[in-house]
Amino acid sequence: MIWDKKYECMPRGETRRLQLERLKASVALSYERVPFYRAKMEAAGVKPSDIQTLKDVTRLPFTVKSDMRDNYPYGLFAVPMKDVVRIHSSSGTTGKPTVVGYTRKDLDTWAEICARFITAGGVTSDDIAQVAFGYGLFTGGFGLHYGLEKVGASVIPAAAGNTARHLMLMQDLGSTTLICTPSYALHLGEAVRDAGILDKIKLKFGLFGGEAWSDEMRPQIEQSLGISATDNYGLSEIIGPGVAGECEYKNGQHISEDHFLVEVIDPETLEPLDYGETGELVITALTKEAVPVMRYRTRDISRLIPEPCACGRTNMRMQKVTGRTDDMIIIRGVNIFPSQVEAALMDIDGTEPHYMLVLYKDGAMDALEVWVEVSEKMFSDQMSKLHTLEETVKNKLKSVLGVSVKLKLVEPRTIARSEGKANRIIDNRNK
Ligand code: DLL
Repeated sequence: MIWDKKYECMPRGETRRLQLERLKASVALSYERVPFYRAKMEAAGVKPSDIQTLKDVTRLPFTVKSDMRDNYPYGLFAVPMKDVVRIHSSSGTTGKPTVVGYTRKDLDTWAEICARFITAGGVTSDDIAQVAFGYGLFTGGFGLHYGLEKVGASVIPAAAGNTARHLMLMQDLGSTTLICTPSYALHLGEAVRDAGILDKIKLKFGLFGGEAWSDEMRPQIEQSLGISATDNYGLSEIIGPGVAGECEYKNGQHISEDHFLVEVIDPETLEPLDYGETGELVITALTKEAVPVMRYRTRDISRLIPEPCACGRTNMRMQKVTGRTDDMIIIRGVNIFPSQVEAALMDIDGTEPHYMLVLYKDGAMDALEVWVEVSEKMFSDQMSKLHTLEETVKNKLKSVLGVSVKLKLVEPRTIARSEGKANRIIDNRNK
């Protein structure tokens, strides 16, 4: 099913025309109402009237996370507080968070675009949806909640954490849809297996987002919970979840292009890249009222897929985000992303999909040790099998990463499970 045929299946030319019209309006709004944007545009020698084609977006200055922090809390707001009806903030781990606000219209837009990917993931008003995202400053809980209500699903706002209660609710209330991060879905899958209740739950769909997960992880989660799992993407600086989401073909996430103009740039040269080329996503919000955002550098790595999708939606897709430029690890000159390690580990028999990347110093050089959990069965087998497993994992990592890394096989259930966004890197380089 398609939630909003008018905007999701619009002829490309019309989408582009609508984007240009909205881009002009949004740039003018930022220039008039937000002194920070006006100053940045003046410094770059560009005026709102210079935006005559969609390509002209590249004349605009970038916005980065520190701009948001420097203008903490309300410096980038374009409306008076009486028009702001909700405030959220990003899940920043260092320094002040970034604060974002929403007008009533922004909230309507947000629920609409969430309804799109929720529908694309198979969920309808017949479904009972258990939300296991945090409800609070994080945009996950509220974003999905209102989108699900819009679709007409019966929403259970169970919130993050308390796995035993999630299992109980799932069984007793007959939840058909699970909403959380992919790493928590993995954990719930394990908990369902431990409790032996796969035949007692009625889950059909999983809508997962908020962090990167490899394509190789998908079947693991799907099988452990008996569901069809789709990926959805967003970030609080732009709106929250709803920027893009997968359809039933699970091959790229359809972008809500009537609300967002997405570019891909080379993160080093900052030059725009062509469709199909992999780089950093840069997003301009086209309709945001409370906090318009111009060319936000997301740090997320992906590429645009302009080819039409068999589902009938005409909105361009972006490839599953493989990681963030700031998560990149460089070992002896080779760039490594956690997602590559994840993909390499997924199909090896005898290991569990739980891993940790530990960075340390080897002399002056950065070095990496990968911890991988051994499955219970393998662990109880003879030592010789463990040695063979160790060799298999080491060779696989070397062939996928292009560099040898240290490996430590660890006992079952020793790597911390996540209830929200997983942290899979331990940085011991300064120890
Ligand atoms: O994580 C918004 C969200 C909530 C999206 C729930 C989807 C579902 P932030 O806390 O601001 O917002 O974090 C945004 O999370 O820049 C990405 O690095 C990462 N991220 C979000 N969704 C995905 C995804 C929410 N599907 C940051 N795949 C983004 C990969 C994702 N990374």
